[in-house]
Amino acid sequence: MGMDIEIMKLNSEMIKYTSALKVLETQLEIINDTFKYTKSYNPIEHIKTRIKTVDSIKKKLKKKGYRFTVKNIEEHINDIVGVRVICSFEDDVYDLVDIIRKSEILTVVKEKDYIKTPKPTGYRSYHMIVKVPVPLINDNVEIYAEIQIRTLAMDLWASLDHKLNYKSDYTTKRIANKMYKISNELFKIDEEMSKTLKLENKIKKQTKKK
Ligand code: 0O2
Repeated sequence: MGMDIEIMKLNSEMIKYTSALKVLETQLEIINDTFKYTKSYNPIEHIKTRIKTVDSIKKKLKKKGYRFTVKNIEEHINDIVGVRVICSFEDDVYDLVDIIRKSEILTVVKEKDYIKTPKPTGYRSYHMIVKVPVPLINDNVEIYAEIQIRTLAMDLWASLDHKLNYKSDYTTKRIANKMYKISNELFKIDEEMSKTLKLENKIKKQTKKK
């Protein structure tokens, strides 16, 4: 019964989260339009958005040891609004992080660099928690959102990992190790790609000078 009331309360709060997602998406589109002109290619491959499901919110609260209440959601879950930005090269990820840090609209409150320090699973990504200002009709609120930024290769791994083993441990250590190795192989490819891009740009510059 108590949980039903909390679900009803959450439904009426949802407008804040769906609106926050709209504000965040627009900001990222503006950043993308600007970002395009600083590089010779479009550094953002694509952007995916999601609002966390009630089931997923319940699970996360339980894992953290909190009851399912709107108050606990507001205090302890900061990724109901989620955006994933897939970049072409590793440098693009860090350039984008810098642009977001300088935003006058979004305020960065937390950053986790799982590229420099991957998770023990092999997961690589750059995570930012940002505060998004949301102008509602009769109220101005601030909503937390998570931005995950990673390369195509990092996303390839994360997507397949998610499908192979949705949020549970792999059946055997051997499979977990294999996934970890695959992640490292993909990272080597990312590095090779970056080196190739730099070399290509360098040669292009030299031939232009002549
Ligand atoms: P979903 O399905 O994306 O909603 P916090 O309390 O915020 O510090 P949290 O939320 O665990 O701790 O933060 P973290 O570890 O920075 O980010 C969690 C998110 O990163 C997950 O969200 C996944 O999207 C992603 N992630 C982390 N580790 C892995 C991994 O090993 N494999 C894959 N595929 N994704 C991973 P959710 O909420 O768990 O899930």
